[in-house]
Amino acid sequence: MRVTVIIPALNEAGNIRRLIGEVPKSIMLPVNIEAQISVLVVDNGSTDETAAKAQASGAFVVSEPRRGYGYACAAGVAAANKAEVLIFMDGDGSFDPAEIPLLLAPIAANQATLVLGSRTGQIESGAMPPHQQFGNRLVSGLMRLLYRIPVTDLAPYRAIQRELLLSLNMCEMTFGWPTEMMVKAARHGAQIVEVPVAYRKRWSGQSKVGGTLRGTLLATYYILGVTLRYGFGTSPSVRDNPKF
Ligand SMILES: Nc1nc2c(ncn2[C@@H]2O[C@H](COP(=O)(O)OP(=O)(O)OP(=O)(O)O)[C@@H](O)[C@H]2O)c(=O)[nH]1
Ligand SMILES: [Mg+2]
Repeated sequence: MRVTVIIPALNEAGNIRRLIGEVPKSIMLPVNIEAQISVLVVDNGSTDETAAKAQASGAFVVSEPRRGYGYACAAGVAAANKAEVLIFMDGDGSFDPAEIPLLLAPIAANQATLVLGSRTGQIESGAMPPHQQFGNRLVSGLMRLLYRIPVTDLAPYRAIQRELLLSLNMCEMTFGWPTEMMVKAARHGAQIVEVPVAYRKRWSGQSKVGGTLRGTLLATYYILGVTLRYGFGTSPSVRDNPKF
């Protein structure tokens, strides 16, 4: 199984080297399938050494100057055209690459095409502020209700079959991207499985979402908007916001 770990990164120079170093190059999954893993860092207009450090650590690096988590992820999907399975992982060290096998096992066993890493494992104290916990609970509750999917978290750390992702015609190019993937996969009838993952505080550098008021408000607006809009069946067009 060819797997690419896509890391969208905006000014993560203090974390990227260590994080890439922790990603295993190949692993044996329980069903005797070998996963060969490569790392692709999408540099989202960083003003620090993120790209150079990622390259020096052996990752493939692409640049997406349009600012936005969704733009960065979408550029990664386009570039990872040899992969069968894509894993998305934040670039700040908050997710543990040692848990990659947990995300891949259900896909290898043909039990899932989208595996969501729910932050219900070992949570480092202070890693998830109360407002983020509340928002996650609220939106995943809405998703259970509107889409009938068994989810408990928005799960930025996740694995998906590339073919499924391409068929979803992703439109949200900022904070709404991960939510759009979940609700469209649900509508598509994809097999969605959740596994518990750990969550740590970012190793260093500045928060872009949960740790800032602006990031939190914007994320809430987009995430709730996507959950409700797709839930009530309105058809989307490409949504971006040049400021983010
Ligand atoms: N929000 C945002 N994140 C981006 C962008 N481009 C890349 N990223 C990456 O998306 C990941 C998540 O952002 P974080 O700043 O860690 O958000 P968070 O986890 O809510 O905040 P922390 O509590 O500081 O970890 C990181 O790897 C960022 O570097 C972008 O344009 N906007
Ligand atoms: Mg983070």
